[in-house]
Amino acid sequence: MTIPTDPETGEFHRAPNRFTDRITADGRDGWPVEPGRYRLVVSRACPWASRGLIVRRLLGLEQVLSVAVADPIQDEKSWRFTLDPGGIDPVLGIGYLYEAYEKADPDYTGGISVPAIVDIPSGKLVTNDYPQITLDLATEWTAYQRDGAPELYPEPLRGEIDEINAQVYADVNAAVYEAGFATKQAAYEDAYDRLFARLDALSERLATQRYLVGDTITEADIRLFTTLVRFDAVYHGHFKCNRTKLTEMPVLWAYARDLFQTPGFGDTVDFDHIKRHYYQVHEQINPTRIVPKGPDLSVWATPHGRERLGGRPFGDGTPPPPPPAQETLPPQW
Ligand SMILES: N[C@@H](CCC(=O)N[C@@H](CS)C(=O)NCC(=O)O)C(=O)O
Repeated sequence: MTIPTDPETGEFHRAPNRFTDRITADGRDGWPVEPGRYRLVVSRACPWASRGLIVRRLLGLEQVLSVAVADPIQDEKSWRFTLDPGGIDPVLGIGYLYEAYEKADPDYTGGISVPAIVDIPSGKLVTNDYPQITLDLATEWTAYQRDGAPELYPEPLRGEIDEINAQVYADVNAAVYEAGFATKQAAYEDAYDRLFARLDALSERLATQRYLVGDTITEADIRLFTTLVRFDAVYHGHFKCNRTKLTEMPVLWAYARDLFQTPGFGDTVDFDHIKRHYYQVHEQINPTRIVPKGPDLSVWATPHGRERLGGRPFGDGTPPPPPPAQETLPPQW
């Protein structure tokens, strides 16, 4: 995989999203919400795609929006369905995600990224616009959410959630990649400094409140969680984000364990996919492709003590039941 960096500054810049149609209740982009019509394509390694997996679980959308899990190791043609029998996704009937991109736009030459939502009848990619995908699952798919589904993007809190999300995106979600992929010292140090300054500020905020915004789990927590859960396994070493491990930041570590142990979060996390993807795909920064054995993951199950802060994880709702059998992951440690 080639990592696009600016030759002058050594900075890594994330490519903009390309397919931005939305699946909505009123179908204004031509894609109405419809049970069984769409397939969410993810890699369990990918933090952006994992947001979708968590939201889908919390909202109980498993039966209406099926999921395809790509092999964590892309080849030169990108994401592929080599985990499925015969290397073919059983619902879409394709071996590579690029085939759905090609059906949507035969002239497309950009990156092939997850998460992606594909229209099953036509085989066309509908969207790879990851920030909008989870917001639409929360606000447009309400007719098909389970009884007791939480409100992940409550109207009165949207301004505050958007503000936190912007900070977390720039200085946490994207900054770890900018540190890891930088090819100049200054670019790396800038990303590193922004990352740890923001993590310190978030620690302060979360010292007295259980969740980032309001007193319930929201989209903001999901976006922070997907980076934190990868921190010690990947970002600390592979991306050189090594001022402190997550386990050495007491507030964030307790916060991350609290979420991990909440149904819908930890049960989506596949540390094997996470580690193999990062260490084996980014050959520029890990030419031997050796995957570290550590760290000890069993610490994720230890008590977090955050209940004392109060909070109502699901608001007026309830936790989701366990995942469907075919989506249940093997023990992680
Ligand atoms: N689609 C987004 C974010 C999603 C993303 O970066 N996904 C990664 C996996 S973690 C991916 O699919 N990368 C392959 C590529 O973009 O070509 C973007 O363009 O920045």
